[in-house]
Amino acid sequence: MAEEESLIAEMAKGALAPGAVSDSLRPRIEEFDLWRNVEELRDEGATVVTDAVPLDLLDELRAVIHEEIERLGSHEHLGAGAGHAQGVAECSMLLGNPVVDRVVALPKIQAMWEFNVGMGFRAGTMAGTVLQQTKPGGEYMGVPLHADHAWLPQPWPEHICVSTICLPCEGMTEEEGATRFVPGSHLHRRMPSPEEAAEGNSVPLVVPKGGFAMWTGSTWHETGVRTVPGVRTLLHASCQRLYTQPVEDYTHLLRDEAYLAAAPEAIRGLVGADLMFGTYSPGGVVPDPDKTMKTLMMSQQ
Ligand SMILES: O=C(O)CCC(=O)C(=O)O
Ligand SMILES: [Fe+2]
Repeated sequence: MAEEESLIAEMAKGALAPGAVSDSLRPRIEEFDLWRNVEELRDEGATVVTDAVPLDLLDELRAVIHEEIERLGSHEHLGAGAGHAQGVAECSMLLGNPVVDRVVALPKIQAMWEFNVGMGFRAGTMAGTVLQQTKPGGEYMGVPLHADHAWLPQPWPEHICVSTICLPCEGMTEEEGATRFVPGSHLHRRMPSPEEAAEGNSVPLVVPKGGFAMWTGSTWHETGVRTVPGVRTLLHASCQRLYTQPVEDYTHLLRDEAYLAAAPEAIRGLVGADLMFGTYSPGGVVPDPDKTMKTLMMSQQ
């Protein structure tokens, strides 16, 4: 009993307010110079982080996305309704690919995810897309104005539960189809109405090569229109607060001991290797009390 009381007291002490930076995260926000990004995410609902990904790794990522789409043949089934977006070639469930793993384990990305969706966050969706140029008069390609908290009941919680990054392999300007967002829209904590979606208040998230755009699950955003030749190759990576149900199921990676032993440390976190979920057995026995304790403490941070 005394033990349970002290655990409850510890959790009460650890409880972090929405948008606050924990003591354990603060040194990394300092080290990677991310205070401006933290403030933009909190105040505007989106931000662009620069100098996060080595350029040669971006070239490898670009090749992975194009090869995977080619292998799946998904570029031949555009607009069939199965993909991420109308008219956009997509590949999904990319965690486990060594190049993607190296990208999502990068320290600036990890620190910003921890700020946005808390300690113990897990991989939600890891997808690649290729957006083509829209010719004059052509149909809209991509996802119209929406928010990524879509499957959570509204009003959405103040603690953000889904955090998406869009990482363009060549950077993205407005003309190249940069993702657009509505500043301050995350404060509504609900989907936009059709009237609000028609208002056209979005601004582009211009990303230099090596950077990424990030927004909160409540932020209204949409695919931009590419008006110039070439394609926009993008990694869309969403992470989720630890108690929410991840969209993509990575249990196969969690059970693959050889994979986990060789993967970057951050990948263990993304598949929930340190969380209590799935560790209970019939009869109320918790095989791993350490994981339970760790999960409870992380859930507050
Ligand atoms: O295609 C884009 O620019 C945005 C896609 C999107 O809505 C997302 O990844 O959550
Ligand atoms: Fe989205």
